[in-house]
Amino acid sequence: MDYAATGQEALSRIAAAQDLDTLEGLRVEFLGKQGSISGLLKTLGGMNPDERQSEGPKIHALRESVTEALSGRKAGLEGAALEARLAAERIDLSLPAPDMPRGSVHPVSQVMDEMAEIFADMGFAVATGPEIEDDWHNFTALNMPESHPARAMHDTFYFPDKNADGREMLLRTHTSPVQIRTMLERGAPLRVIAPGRVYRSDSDATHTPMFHQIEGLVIDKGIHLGHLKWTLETFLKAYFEREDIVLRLRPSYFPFTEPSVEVDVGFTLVNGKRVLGGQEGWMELLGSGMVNRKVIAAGGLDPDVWQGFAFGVGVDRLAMLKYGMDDLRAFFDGDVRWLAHYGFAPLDVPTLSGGVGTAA
Ligand code: 2NL
Repeated sequence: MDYAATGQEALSRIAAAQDLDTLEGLRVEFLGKQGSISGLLKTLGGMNPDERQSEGPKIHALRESVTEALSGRKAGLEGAALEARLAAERIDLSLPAPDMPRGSVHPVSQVMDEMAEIFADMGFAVATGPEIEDDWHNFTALNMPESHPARAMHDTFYFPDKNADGREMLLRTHTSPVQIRTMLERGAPLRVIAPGRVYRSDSDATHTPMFHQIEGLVIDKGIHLGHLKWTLETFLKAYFEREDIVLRLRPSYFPFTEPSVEVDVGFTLVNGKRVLGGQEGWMELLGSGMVNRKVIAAGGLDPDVWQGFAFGVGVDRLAMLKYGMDDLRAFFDGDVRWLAHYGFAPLDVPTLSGGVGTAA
């Protein structure tokens, strides 16, 4: 019998196989247990010695050539696959490094993180709350009843519709309502700061309709003005990274504190520019005071048992003072050149131990 045609067909199909799976299929088809060439080998057992003498070598030669063709083709396909991978995964080390991420942390975010870090070291937790408030949490609870003149002073953005409880809705004018909510939810003693956006219908060179505020609130037994002054002094020294920060407290008025104190910080003139520290002159920095008894009661606490102090400070102004920006409006323009200049590296996490406010 002539096996040339069988061999030719097998060899050409092996040569045409384009991948390793197809090739393995062919190996099983020809040489597997049920394979066609294995079948031919089995016929040897049924032949007489003469037939076997003549057919045996031809069948073995057929198996040999198919086996060889399979392993040759296999090596070829594996080599091609490796070449393709090497070409695809090649790294050209002479190319410039990929771009660094371009985003940066806005100075306002950076300053709020720095402040949270400093106050955390003094045992303050961060509290947050809604920017859309009702007039009770924003005003009434803070000793500003309806018709109180201070309400008009706040230039409030009101919503046209009242909420389900019939309360007037507004954009919060300060973060104080967050502290009212915190008192009602967590009770006393309490040490929290409330950072966030606040809104007032006011717009000129030094006012934007949205700005950032951080308020602080401490409620405990036997709290007095000395605690307030120490806390603010410790905070400002850490924030401005100077030991020579001097505070001056002046009597003032806020409906939610009694007594109320305006806090000035001393500055020194260096080449005609104001630098915080020393006491050549004074600039107004923040407002504060002992929490009004009515406000403690509105927070669900007994003012004969619990006392507290509170303060409020503009974050945008603190950022300008520390990092030397002079135009508040640029904060909210979103100009990428300004952000590239004043922004902070995304992974520059502010810590006290590492020194706060290491500019990017
Ligand atoms: C400022 C100063 C201030 C407060 C905010 C406050 C909050 C509660 C109770 C009492 Cl819950 N007070 N906050 C106190 C004093 C001053 O802000 O210049 N605001 C425009």
